[in-house]
Amino acid sequence: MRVLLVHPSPLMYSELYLRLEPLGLERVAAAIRAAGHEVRLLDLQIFSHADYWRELETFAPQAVGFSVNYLANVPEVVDLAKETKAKRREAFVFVGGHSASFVAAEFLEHAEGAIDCIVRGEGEVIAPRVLEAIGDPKLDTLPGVVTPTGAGPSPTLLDNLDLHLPARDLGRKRHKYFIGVLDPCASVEFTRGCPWDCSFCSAWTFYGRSYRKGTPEAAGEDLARIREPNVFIVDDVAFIHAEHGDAIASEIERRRIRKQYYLETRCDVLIKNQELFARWKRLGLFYMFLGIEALDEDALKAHRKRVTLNENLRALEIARSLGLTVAINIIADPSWDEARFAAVRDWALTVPEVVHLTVATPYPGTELWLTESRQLTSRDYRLFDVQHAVLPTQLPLKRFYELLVNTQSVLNRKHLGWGALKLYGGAALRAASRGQTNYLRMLWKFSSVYNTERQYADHLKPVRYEMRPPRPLLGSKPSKQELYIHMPTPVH
Ligand code: B12
Ligand code: SF4
Repeated sequence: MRVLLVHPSPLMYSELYLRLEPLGLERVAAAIRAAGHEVRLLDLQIFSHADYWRELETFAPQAVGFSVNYLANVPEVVDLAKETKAKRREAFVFVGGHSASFVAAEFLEHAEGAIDCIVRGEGEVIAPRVLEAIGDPKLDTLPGVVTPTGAGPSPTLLDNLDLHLPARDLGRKRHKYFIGVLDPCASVEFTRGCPWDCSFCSAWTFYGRSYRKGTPEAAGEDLARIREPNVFIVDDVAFIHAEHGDAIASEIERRRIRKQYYLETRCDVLIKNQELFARWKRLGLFYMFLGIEALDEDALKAHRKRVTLNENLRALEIARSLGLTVAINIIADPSWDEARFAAVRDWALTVPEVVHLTVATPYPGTELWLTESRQLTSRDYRLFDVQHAVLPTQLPLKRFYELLVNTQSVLNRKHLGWGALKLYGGAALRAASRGQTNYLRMLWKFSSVYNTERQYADHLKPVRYEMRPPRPLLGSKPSKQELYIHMPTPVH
């Protein structure tokens, strides 16, 4: 069967700071290809809708699969599915991915028959079975599958992460993938899931709070296949278990692989595994993202981060002493006033790290979605991208965006524009001499992507697809069925 797999367009964040390969879709592609199908992959972060329609005509796929990891992409994919069915009625349309899993039933409703099924949870095992079951009324009895007529049992976890290494060869224009000065950049996955349970995050609810590791040999094998000199490690929290990180490091040394790496981790993990991170620094670790989230203990508790402010500050010192480029994130609450923005800006200007602000957003899949007591001001999927405020702002909305954008812009002076060239000009020019200009081009783009008018105007757009409101909990605790995609398995 001819199968076309599609990743939707970029959101604000990826219009500017980075653009990365759709790793999940590449893994699903590998599994589908191993089952004997002819697979193509189109990434709309790089290609246009016109390219998609052309591909639909020339490749004439019998099945089209969309990946929806981001809620903000739901309307785009609903519209693409509707038009796909209008143009090729015989094509089977299916959708998978992180966010699609949490809003499966309403997604199907919006599509009004244009989507044949949503595949909840991990796609590697189930996607080939879905293709096999096209036309069979038993399709909706498969684990994780939801159709307009029914839903199968909860999805099952892949028990061996080493299987289905990403089909990177299906990517086109791979030179477009980058993160900051790591240009071009590929992605890898060493582990999957997260054992913590922060209230604003859906990584743990998706994977049933499980944490699985691929073998160091498979990690080495996958890295050895990568042509790009830079690698983004997509793990939610990198190197939770030091021995696993050490074993991968040994494998890299044994294979004499030399790359530069970006990873994301927690402050307490960095503190606990300092030696390991120092070893990775020697291996090429260049850029690290630390989820700081808040500058006061109360907010850290509300996010259920399970770290203290002191630990966060200590981790920053450790990262500095290792000589790493560090980015951190602070969650801006819609209740912030002028003084709060000023305090965060003043603090951020005293630290050398790259500081990003995201807006506190309760989205389906997070515990916050079920427990937040404030009323949503919008249920437009497109605004659920942690760059827009969907809860009532204490300041007038426009003023909130003004402060958000201005604060971010002041903080960005360190690492965008001329400030960045001072730091990374050499590397940027070397990349440009090889034809890689993603980084150079992003340096002066900030105000065309992030600006008060644009963000405010996004609220005024007519809403065609509205998210279902959360069910009021009325004091009860969310049930497992409400919280999780993959059900947690009891620990023996
Ligand atoms: C790496 C990553 C990124 C990368 C981009 C990766 C990419 N090109 O897609 C970067 C850093 C750019 C990024 C940015 C953002 N991210 Co992000 N990201 C992740 C992260 C940590 C891992 C994703 C990953 O690669 N996993 C590994 C692969 C193998 O898994 P996967 O993609 O989920 O795919 C599997 C299944 O979902 C399924 N599947 C996927 N697609 C399909 C398709 C079909 C047809 C089928 C059958 C199955 C299927 O099968 C796959 C294999 O099992 C997730 C957290 C997480 N654990 O999922 C957050 C996450 C997806 N990101 C999130 C957010 C909020 C963002 C931003 C909006 C944040 C921001 N600061 O602005 C931006 C927006 C980016 C954009 N689209 O433009 C949220 C999503 C929230 C939501 N519900 O919308 C998540 C869940 C993190 C969180 N803490 O809650 N992100
Ligand atoms: S924010 Fe990080 S540590 Fe917290 S649950 Fe999500 S992935 Fe885990």
